[in-house]
Amino acid sequence: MVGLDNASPPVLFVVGTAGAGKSSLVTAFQRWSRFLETEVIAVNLDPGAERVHYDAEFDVRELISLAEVMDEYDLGPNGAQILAADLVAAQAEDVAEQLHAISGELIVVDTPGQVELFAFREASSHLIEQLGKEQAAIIYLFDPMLSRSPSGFVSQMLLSSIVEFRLGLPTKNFLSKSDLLQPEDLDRILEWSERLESLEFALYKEAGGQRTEFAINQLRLMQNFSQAPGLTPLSSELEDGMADILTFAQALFGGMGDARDGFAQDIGNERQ
Ligand SMILES: Nc1nc2c(ncn2[C@@H]2O[C@H](COP(=O)(O)OP(=O)(O)O)[C@@H](O)[C@H]2O)c(=O)[nH]1
Ligand SMILES: [Mg+2]
Repeated sequence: MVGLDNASPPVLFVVGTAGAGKSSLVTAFQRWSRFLETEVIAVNLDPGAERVHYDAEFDVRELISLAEVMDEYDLGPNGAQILAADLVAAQAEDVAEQLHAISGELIVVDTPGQVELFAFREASSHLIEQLGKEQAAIIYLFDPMLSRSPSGFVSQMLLSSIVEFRLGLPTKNFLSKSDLLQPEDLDRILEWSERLESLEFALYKEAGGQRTEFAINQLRLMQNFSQAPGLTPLSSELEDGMADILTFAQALFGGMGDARDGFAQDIGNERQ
């Protein structure tokens, strides 16, 4: 069901550290959505992707190929990734125009392997501005193995909020690849995300007083500003948590199929 007006669909950027499961999530979410009335359009903004398993309506590799950048500028893969991101930035208007032309109800965007290539280079701010901030949000993926230690978990909370701050978009945190975690580890991580005191206690044991105080104070401050607190488990492997992504999008942008609920509408109203 395509919107009645010509407004372009809202955009969810999938962001996270290298290997967090971004590309897999775009694949799983698109596959899952085929059974709904919501049409999910996938876009690839990672010039370094070797292979993607989703149907990309737009693929940045059509504009810029990492192999060509390495060749042409005599760069290794890391330097080429950075230059490629800047080359995409130079074409942000073009990319935004192509995304604007896409019809559908929701666009999910796969972003470059390393989080800093999306969060800290000019390319993304540029692109987000072109697309319109009101139309975009971030799905931030926590790496499950890193999340098992209190300091790894806290570091990702901080990184996620830095990305949220930097890009200025509503952000929701998801625990990626939750199928890889032992049930007791999963429970503990979710408990940390719900009760700051339990995280503080665990972190104190691991990192001592000074580091804990620093981190917990930061987190407390951040929580006051977070629009979508908490951490939701996901598994692309098992297609778990896909509905939670859709609910988050509906809460922000409304519409999209029939699953809209009261909570979604409340949040939507707050943003107006
Ligand atoms: N068990 C499991 N493995 C996953 C899941 N999602 C991704 N992976 C694996 O994690 C690795 C990195 O995933 P990828 O999507 O390429 O990460 P990206 O760098 O963030 O795009 C791949 O080997 C995936 O098969 C998941 O939900 N469960
Ligand atoms: Mg990827």
